[in-house]
Amino acid sequence: MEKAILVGIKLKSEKIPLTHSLPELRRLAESAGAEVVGELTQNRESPDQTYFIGSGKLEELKQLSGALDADLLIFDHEISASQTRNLEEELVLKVVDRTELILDIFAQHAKTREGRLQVLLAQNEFQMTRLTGSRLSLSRLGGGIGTRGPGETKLEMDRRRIRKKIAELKDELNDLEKHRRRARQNRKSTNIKTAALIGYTNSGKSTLLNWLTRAEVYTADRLFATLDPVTRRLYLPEGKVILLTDTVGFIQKLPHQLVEAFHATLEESIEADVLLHVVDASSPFLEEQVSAVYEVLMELKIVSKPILTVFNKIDELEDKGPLKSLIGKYHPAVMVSARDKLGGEELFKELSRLL
Ligand SMILES: Nc1nc2c(ncn2[C@@H]2O[C@H](COP(=O)(O)OP(=O)(O)OP(=O)(O)O)[C@@H](O)[C@H]2O)c(=O)[nH]1
Ligand SMILES: [Mg+2]
Repeated sequence: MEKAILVGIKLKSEKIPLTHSLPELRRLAESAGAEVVGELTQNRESPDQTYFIGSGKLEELKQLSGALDADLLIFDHEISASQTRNLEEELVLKVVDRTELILDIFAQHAKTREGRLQVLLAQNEFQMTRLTGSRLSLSRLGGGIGTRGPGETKLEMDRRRIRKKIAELKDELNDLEKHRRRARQNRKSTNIKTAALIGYTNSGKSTLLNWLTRAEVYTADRLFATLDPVTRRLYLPEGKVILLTDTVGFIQKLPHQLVEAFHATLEESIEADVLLHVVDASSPFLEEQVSAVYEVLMELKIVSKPILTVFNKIDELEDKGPLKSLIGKYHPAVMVSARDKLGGEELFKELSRLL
């Protein structure tokens, strides 16, 4: 197991506190299969050009990683290609950022062909931004001696190779998307209504699908357990049948390469008649997670769809008082425990009403 040190830098301009983003980074690291052996935090005005962190912190990091025998540094921030390279050279360690970490989890969890292609696409798009990064630092030197020759040529070659790969992946994905679209049209022509489960990762979407439809999809206490969409029939109490889709979860600072690459998958939600927004009511960061979900919905341009907010994991709450006031704010909203199968009646009632 790789031993990782987390590095959290809070820049002055940022809203999200380290007390939220760092524990989440830890969960991400663990979901990727790493063991977190240390943490280092700093408040900064703005990032350092060369290392992102300052020279004092760099020294501290060098000692810490030696003492803890770490293999990997994980930055909570997106850091540039040249900063990554400089840090790796200085610390003799692999350095990744939050985006790369999330891409790695996706790569590990993608099961279907479409899922794997989408991840590959996102990884190649990411790679491409990295190449542009090193190009920029070269051109900043003003061209001339040291910027021509094999280095530059190799860069051009790499760029061409990746661009070709991206085009191939997009072609393949397009074919699969056509298939998906046809399946969706068939469903539409039968007049069966559809609902999609959306929400922050680990909020309990798959557990809810299993409860409501007796599906047996994989659920786990890890981030991004689900990547590939699954659709099941849901029988409403009055005998009506609808289709319910479970899909990939969202997270704060979701890499936009992923949103783009997973467009076909996310289209299942975009095209649904109703969204069930599953919220982990036991999370101390409930409101932050809700806003992160709304940000992604905005990016996907699907905010105008009817949304039923489903506050899940109420079995974890000792006091439901604070939640009751949120129910008013997010109306229509219901409270359930997918694990203990509580709150189903109210959920079905609100869902039928929205449909
Ligand atoms: N206490 C409690 N735990 C729950 C409840 N629902 C789900 N969980 C747990 O929360 C964890 C995540 O559940 P999942 O259903 O995998 O969550 P998800 O939203 O599908 O997560 P991703 O697919 O990873 O985005 C699992 O460990 C579940 O057992 C609930 O009502 N109460
Ligand atoms: Mg899931």
